[in-house]
Amino acid sequence: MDEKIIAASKRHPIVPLGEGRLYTYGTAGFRMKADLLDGVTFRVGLLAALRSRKMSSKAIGVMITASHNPAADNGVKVVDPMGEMLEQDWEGLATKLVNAPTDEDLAAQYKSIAQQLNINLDAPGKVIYGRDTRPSGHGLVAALNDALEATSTQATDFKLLTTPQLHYLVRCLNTEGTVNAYGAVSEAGYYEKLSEALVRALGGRKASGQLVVDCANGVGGPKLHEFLKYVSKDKTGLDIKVVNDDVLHPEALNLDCGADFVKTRQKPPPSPRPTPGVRSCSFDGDADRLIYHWLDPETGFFMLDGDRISSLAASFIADLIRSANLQDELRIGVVQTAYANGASTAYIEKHLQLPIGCTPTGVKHLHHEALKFDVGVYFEANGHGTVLFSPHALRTFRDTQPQSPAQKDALDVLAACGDLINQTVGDALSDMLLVEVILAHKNWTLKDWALTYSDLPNRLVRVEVADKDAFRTTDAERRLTHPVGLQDKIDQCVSKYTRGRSFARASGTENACRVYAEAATRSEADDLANKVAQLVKQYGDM
Ligand code: NG1
Ligand code: ZN
Repeated sequence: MDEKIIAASKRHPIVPLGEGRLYTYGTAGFRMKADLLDGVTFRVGLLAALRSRKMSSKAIGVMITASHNPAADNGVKVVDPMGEMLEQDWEGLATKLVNAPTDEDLAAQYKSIAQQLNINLDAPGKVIYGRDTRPSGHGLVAALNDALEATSTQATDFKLLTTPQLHYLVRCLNTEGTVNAYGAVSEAGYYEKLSEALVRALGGRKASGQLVVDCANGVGGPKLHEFLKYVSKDKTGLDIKVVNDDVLHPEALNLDCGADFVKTRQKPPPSPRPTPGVRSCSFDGDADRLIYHWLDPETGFFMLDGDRISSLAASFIADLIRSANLQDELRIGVVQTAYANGASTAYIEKHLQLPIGCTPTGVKHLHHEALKFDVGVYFEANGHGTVLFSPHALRTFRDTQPQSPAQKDALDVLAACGDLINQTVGDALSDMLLVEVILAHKNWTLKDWALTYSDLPNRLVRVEVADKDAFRTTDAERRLTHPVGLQDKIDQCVSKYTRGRSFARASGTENACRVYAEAATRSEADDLANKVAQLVKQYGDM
């Protein structure tokens, strides 16, 4: 075993990052310029081989993607048996394994982790993997496969997939043949499950008007085309026009299009030219983020981000739960991060009267918190999120005897939503179908949806600092404990603005700090963001 790992590792050397710098498994796994990733991916293969054996030989997933990042980047992350993100304790092991200085150290680390965690290396191991459309994905898959071969781990290549499809497949594989079977273990199974749930969730209603879907020139494009083969336009009313679906020119990926572009630039993708009044939405490069938007003929561009999808879903499901007379039986809650617009938080708390949790950035934190509810709605403002239904909730939808046609309809739609909404991770395609279902039920345009509340103007600023690790936070990243004294200065600054709120934190994915600010007016929000950014810069360079 040792020799095999060492020999294979020599073909996938790790590129040293330079003095004192380490590769770290962050919120998005390992993510960087693709040319640094060959050795990293090989080593992640070793980690997945260990993880599968630790988890009683269940299948582990590995996804090769850099999501919304530029085409030249790539990334690798590990999916746990129920389709969740890798358990947090293992992130440290991943970091350790990837940074082993030599091939021999690597093989020794592999064995020592197995020993420490009582992992039987002779037990069977199983890993499945997929990749987005980045050309560098081919080579990285080969590196991954070499690690699986060197550790005699059974490997299945699902080739091109969206990130949520891989999460779906992992869960299906590990629940196959049990009472919790999640679906057929194939891409077709995924489309069948969603298209069938879509019809049930619509309950005879139909989507109206065209929906233009910007696929960021990523893997979402071909996958959405594929999905549409499973959907009857007559039955659902779904009239989708797929745009920015060019996967033949790799450099086009996420370039001037996609969910991240729309969210951060607060404008529609310039191409194809947006038609005023047409309902549109954007996926990111691996189709796990979703942002709705349209160009209003009178008022201009408007965007409905993760906070909006979250409040829409929560309000819809809470209404259904009331119609099903289950409000005393099932607890529904919403989970956000500090980046959620203050107006959305107020709307959910005061208008919808639902409990809200706030967690640090990164969907794994939100996911974990959402599991505390029977129905847990979680979204990051950037459009990544989903709705989790507890086994108790799903059973209740199925087993409650309806006392009226209205109650039956509500129960059927709730059960259908449980199948429609990806239970493993945020999924742009599945979330989009949910939004379409809700708009059809409410007979709403995007404008009707937008009128539910008004967002507070906000600004996100990236600040380069000498050492981002000097910025340490508490209270779900809403307050800084370090550098000492900075939080007081921020508080003083914020107090001068109407409905002002601002916070700063070190990015988990980039070598920089981020400052968020919101206030009653555009100019106040910009001004506050700039002032706090200056403070961050000043303390960061001290
Ligand atoms: P960082 O770089 O830690 O702010 C960013 C996003 C997160 C999350 C991760 C993973 C913002 C402000 N931050 O994290 O929401 O999506 O990337 O992709 O959008
Ligand atoms: Zn993504």
